[in-house]
Amino acid sequence: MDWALPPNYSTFGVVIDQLFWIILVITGIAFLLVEGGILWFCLRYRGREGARAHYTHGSNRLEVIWTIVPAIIIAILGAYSAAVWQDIKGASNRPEDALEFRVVGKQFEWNITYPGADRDIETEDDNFTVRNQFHFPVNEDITILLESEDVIHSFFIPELRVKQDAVPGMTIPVWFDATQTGDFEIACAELCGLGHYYMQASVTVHSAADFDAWLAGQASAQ
Ligand SMILES: [Cu+2]
Repeated sequence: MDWALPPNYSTFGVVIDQLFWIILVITGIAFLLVEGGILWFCLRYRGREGARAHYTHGSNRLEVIWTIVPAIIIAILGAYSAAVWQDIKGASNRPEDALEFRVVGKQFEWNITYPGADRDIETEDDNFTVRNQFHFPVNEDITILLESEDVIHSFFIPELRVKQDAVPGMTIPVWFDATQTGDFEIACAELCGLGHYYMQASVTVHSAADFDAWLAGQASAQ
């Protein structure tokens, strides 16, 4: 449904989108019932010539029902989304041999440090740092170590269904796995100052061979 959500190019995007639609449909039905009820009562019991108002306490049974039913629905949604959250954000489920990058937000840009041959960051062979350009290969687990130099920013790639705050003083690991090559965008999703609106970086998802070629080209140009 491209008119409603950006296309999903993430391995875990399907389940996130499912949750989104389930919650939207349930809250949509509740919205229509409540607003429709208000409208109906407004019309049905509007002031009329000669009509007498009468006092009513309401219905205990109805109140119990409309408290318990939403409570059950919310508990089920909570349990379901907690499991999804654990899959995506849980430390124990993070892929171990992922290709690692460091992404540092600052007012108002993203700096991306690329790994060397050992695929890990914070080692001696770290390659180089590039401003506002994030390149990585398709169909491979990617981990970024997310940091901020100044204020809270938010790392957001809508097509990969990834959104995580970058918090000063913290290094937050985030992983994802893109299922398609293409050009996307990191948009800062946290109002972080006057230049927030132009805090964006290009994202290029390459085939494995293209990524190796790009990396080699960049490394030799540094
Ligand atoms: Cu920002």
